[in-house]
Amino acid sequence: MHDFSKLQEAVLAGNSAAAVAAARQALSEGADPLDLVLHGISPAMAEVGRLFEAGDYFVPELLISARATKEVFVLIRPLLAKQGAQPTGRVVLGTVQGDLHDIGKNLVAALLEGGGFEVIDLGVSVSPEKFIAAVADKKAQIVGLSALLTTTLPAMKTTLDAFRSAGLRDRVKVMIGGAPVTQSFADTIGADGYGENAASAVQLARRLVGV
Ligand code: B1M
Repeated sequence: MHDFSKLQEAVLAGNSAAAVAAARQALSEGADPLDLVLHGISPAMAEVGRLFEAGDYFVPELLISARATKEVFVLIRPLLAKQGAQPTGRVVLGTVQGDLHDIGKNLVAALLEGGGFEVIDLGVSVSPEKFIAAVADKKAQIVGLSALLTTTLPAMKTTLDAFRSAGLRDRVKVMIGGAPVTQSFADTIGADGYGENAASAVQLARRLVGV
């Protein structure tokens, strides 16, 4: 396994240039782009979250660390996409209405692309109408909803209900995830599956499309 400590330090320091340089170096030394996400960026962002909760990091630190991961994703997304052999399916993904958290969702998007899925990422605070329009327009097999706030969990149900009202619920699988989400919540609102983390989201998506 490659040593991703330089990349992790750069993400923790919120140093975008150093993070991109460390990622480039790791790739030139033969590191797998997927490992870079799973064992470089992911644990670094988990540590950023821990430091925030411990009161050692504040919002500005969070934002510059998030920016550093985004810069690295610009570099590795095309590489991850190339790794996926045949397109496995099409996923419309977004953070639900009222919720601006996107770091976890971006990890899920990157790994889905690495798993061969085409991802239409609608961004953050996505309304039910926007999810519905994208699924209908792109003929996606899966819609993925992310939420990080307990206050935006109800928006997942609202979105699912909107799919039902639009007569589209049977035509799309719904997977949900995010820190406050649980399997039992997924069962309660009638989602097709819950991904605990980005890697399990990919396994779930593969199962949902029958791979
Ligand atoms: Co926010 N925030 N935040 N925040 N923030 C949390 C979530 C919080 C737990 C912090 C705390 O108070 N302890 C808390 C929520 C409390 C609650 O609801 N019970 C909170 C709060 C309160 C808020 C604000 C309300 C603060 C305020 O303004 N007063 C505000 C809300 C803004 C809004 O959304 N409307 C806010 C704002 C922000 C920032 C903008 C500063 C920033 C977000 C930056 C960004 O995303 N671009 C931020 C951050 C960074 C956090 C913490 C520190 C870290 C979240 C994160 O990125 N984790 C978070 C505390 C924490 O989690 N320790 C916190 C790393 C990421 C890799 O993990 O997102 O869980 P995660 O994703 C995982 C899995 O959950 C899963 O896979 C990912 C990878 O393994 N997953 C899926 C995620 N989506 C999935 C979808 C799937 C499947 C799996 O299928 C579709």
